Amino acid sequence: MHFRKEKFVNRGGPDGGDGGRGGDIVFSVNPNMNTLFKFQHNRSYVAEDGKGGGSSNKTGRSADALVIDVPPGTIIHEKESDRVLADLTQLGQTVVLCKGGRGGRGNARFANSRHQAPRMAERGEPGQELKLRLELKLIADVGIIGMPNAGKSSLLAAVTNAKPKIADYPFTTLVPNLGVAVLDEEVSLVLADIPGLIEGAHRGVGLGDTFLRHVQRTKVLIHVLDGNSQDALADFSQINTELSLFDPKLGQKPQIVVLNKMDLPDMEEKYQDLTKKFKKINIPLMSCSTLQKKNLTEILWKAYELLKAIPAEEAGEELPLYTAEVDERAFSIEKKEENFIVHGVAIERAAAMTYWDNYESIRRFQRILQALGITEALRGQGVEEGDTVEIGDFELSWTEEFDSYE
Ligand SMILES: Nc1nc2c(ncn2[C@@H]2O[C@H](COP(=O)(O)OP(=O)(O)OP(=O)(O)O)[C@@H](O)[C@H]2O)c(=O)[nH]1
Ligand SMILES: [Mg+2]
Repeated sequence: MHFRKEKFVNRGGPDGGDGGRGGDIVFSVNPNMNTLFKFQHNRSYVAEDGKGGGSSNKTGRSADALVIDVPPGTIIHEKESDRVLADLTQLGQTVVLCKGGRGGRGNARFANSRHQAPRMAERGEPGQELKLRLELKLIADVGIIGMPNAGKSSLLAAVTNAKPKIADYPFTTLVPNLGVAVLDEEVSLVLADIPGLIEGAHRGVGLGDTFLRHVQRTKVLIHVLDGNSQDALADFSQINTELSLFDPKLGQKPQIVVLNKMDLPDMEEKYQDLTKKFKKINIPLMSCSTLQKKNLTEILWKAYELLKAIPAEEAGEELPLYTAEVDERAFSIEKKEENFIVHGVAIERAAAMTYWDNYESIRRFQRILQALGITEALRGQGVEEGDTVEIGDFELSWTEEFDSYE
């Protein structure tokens, strides 16, 4: 609230400017991220307030949006209802999840012909608040699956720019890794190394179902068999059982089955033998050595061939997005012991924007109560002088007194 001060002008007009907007909270896809780890440490995000308005009708500066980077494939759920609010799949995609509040209006804006010197202003509108659950389902054309130690990460490292950890023990890889394989000038594939698939994974054994969800968004699978295994066919069916138990659709994704570590001794014999066994279940078996980089391009081209054969609409998992449609003017009144509690978007916002130590502000709030029909409704429920009425964070004492004015 401010009034013009000029030389020789006794009482200038109102010239208090509006406050600036509060910052929005925006989620943005960052292609360099592939985990949600940072959210384990940082769980609360608050955008900045707008700056206050000034004299001479100066509007306060609006705050910049707070941008939160997430990896591609992040699904944002509202925590309580678990509704999907956003599905961030595209590079560069952004979504505004919380709108900053608009700045409160300065007293200049409340002036009219009847009321030329308003001694009131408005507080800023409260920003939106949300509790969210973030889920990551990586977006990759090709998922690399197989038993621990089969050579999944070695394959990813051999054909892409990715540098996953590789070691001779199961469960080396603790997060799914992504990489891009360039086949030729026109064709490249995004591959995801999906670790942790063992018996019971679908119900959370080992690294379990945290990674199975990533398979849902791949279109083709490369199933790596460990050349060191005693029974690669049994390994193969175990992994597929886990996939199907988690989601029957996963078991039906096209797979390329590859026997890895062909550089080891006696592998040719083993390969011939397994080829026959797989032929009985109608599965062609390919072979490779990631160590010697043998046969890897053939596998990638095969993956590309299968990928092309998938109709576009089948490929992606479509999520129904929820968008809120609330009637802001709607309200409800709850009676709690002696108190009346008023719920409603518009009225709670008006309460938060009122300066309670300012008479004119309070008058204005009362007019809003009246306009929304809340005054009548409260009277209908028997509200009396001195009763407590709760609106948002505020406890107000009911009075009919002001109505005799004006
Ligand atoms: N001889 C030979 N060893 C290989 C080959 N490919 C991978 N290995 C070895 O097998 C071991 C496991 O390889 P990784 O790529 O870490 O296997 P992984 O499937 O990613 O294993 P997890 O991440 O633990 O599930 C490592 O010691 C690799 O060096 C290969 O073609 N030949
Ligand atoms: Mg690995």
